[in-house]
Amino acid sequence: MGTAEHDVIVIGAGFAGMYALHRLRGAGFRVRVIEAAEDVGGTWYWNRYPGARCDITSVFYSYSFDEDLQREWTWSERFATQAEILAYARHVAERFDLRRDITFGTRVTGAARVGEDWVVRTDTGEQLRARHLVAAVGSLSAARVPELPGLDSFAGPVLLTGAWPAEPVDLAGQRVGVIGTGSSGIQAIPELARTAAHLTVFQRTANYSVPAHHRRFTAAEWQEIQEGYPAVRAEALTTYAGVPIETRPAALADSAAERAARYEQRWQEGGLGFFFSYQDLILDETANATAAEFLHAKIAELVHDPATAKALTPDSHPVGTKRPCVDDGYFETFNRDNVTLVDLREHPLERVLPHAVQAGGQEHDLDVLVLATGYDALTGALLRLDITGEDGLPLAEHWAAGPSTYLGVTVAGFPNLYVLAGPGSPSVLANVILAAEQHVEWVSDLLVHLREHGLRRAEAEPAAEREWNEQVAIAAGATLFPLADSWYLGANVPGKPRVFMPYAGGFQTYRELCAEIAADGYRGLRLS
Ligand code: N01
Repeated sequence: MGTAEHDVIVIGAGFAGMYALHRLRGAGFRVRVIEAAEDVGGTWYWNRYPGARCDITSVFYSYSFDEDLQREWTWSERFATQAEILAYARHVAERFDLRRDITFGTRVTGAARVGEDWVVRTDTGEQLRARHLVAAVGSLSAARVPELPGLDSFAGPVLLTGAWPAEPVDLAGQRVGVIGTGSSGIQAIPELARTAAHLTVFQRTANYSVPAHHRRFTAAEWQEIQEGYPAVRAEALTTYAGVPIETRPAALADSAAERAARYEQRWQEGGLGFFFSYQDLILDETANATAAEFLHAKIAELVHDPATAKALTPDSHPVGTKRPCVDDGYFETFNRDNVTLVDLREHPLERVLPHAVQAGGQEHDLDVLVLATGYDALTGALLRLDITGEDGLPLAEHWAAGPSTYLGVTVAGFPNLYVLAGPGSPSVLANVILAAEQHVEWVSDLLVHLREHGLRRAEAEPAAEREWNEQVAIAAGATLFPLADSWYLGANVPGKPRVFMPYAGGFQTYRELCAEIAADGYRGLRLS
């Protein structure tokens, strides 16, 4: 078992980890990145399921830190495919010569505070030692397989959207079942329906989704984008979610006709912009109900069979309180002869059999089962690292009642540990690439500050952490988010504490606060 000396160990080579390596190495630190996958890309390495794309516009969902990188890369479509985003990640790895400092195919199995260092163990038996530890493990990376009775007995392939096989899967002529109708399921279902002999969709909760209206950028459009890039990037930093989008303050300030026109326009434009039609959609139930009414009518229009339309119409949560979805003909897919919807609320899932899924007493024959069942979000991947802080305190114990952080980045009792774009930060409520960039830069500046002042250690003060947790709760409490049983609250994982995990106060507010705290000598951190 060897030991190695590094200034910083970064766990994960997705977009956050890659930039952490580039930035910290550029600042003169010796950095080693440990990555479980065989390549860079994180989420976009694993999520190869049919139809996988990002539902944030490619032009925004990409690094902003390097003008040349931005200029030389051309996005072909408005919503980039998984393959294109992965190609971009690989391009970045080449361009900045990242791979030489990344250990691939190696999973971190433990990290413990030993003396003044972090000692990291891996599944290859290696032990690495570093002064600082950066967890860039992603918020939606611990894919969750639900405990379905009989799942092990299923005779055919069981495919997870969040860990889709690298080899192409031929589903032609197969009877395919999909469990789960979140973003992944809603993206995969239209694609699967086009190739499978029959597709059975098992839906527990109907979800809100708007069309993507996929299209390629024209040459003229791309030129315009390139010319406007600097301004658009600057604007993105001033927004709630890190995506420039025009929004109006209050739905009810418009007349019913104006609202209908606005919703229709946003529907026709496609993408998540619909949910930013009015700022108060996520703040006010009456405002929210106007968007719900519009979306319900759209489902009734798109889905021919009224009973199927009704089952597909969300009625359990306000619009946007579960992560809204963006689709490519999702609702229309249920008009196909080869697609069946099973409403699990009416017909509960009873068991998986070798060649079927039984729900409500009926067996649905299947050759392949796809699980689009989501993630142990925000905390799952972090806790799986088995991190032990000072005095042997396990992170799982410190977080037994839910994640507890200062600014989402640091944790009391875990000096020199930095979490990127995780719980307690805007994270999944923002354009996560920009959110990761902001964290990387903040952490990198902090490490430079420590070095310049001859300091070795940064740790959240417990009082500052408590206050920040309160701020996170207050920000969530001002919204409608807590009304849904969502993964934002851990509601999808049995036994997980019900705590709204991301910071809902907005990316701009958060950025400004982080900058102000840094300028104030990292108030709330004990530096020594
Ligand atoms: O996961 P989800 P996801 N029996 O948790 C159901 C991002 N993302 O992978 O709602 C039956 O949203 C579950 O039902 P319910 C995006 O942020 C982005 O789809 O818990 N059903 C739900 O329908 C997204 O929000 C993109 O009642 C079960 C589904 O499985 C996040 O990742 C693409 C079940 C899980 O939905 C997660 O999305 C993909 C059970 N035992 C993902 N357990 C884009 O950028 C779970 N379900 C486009």
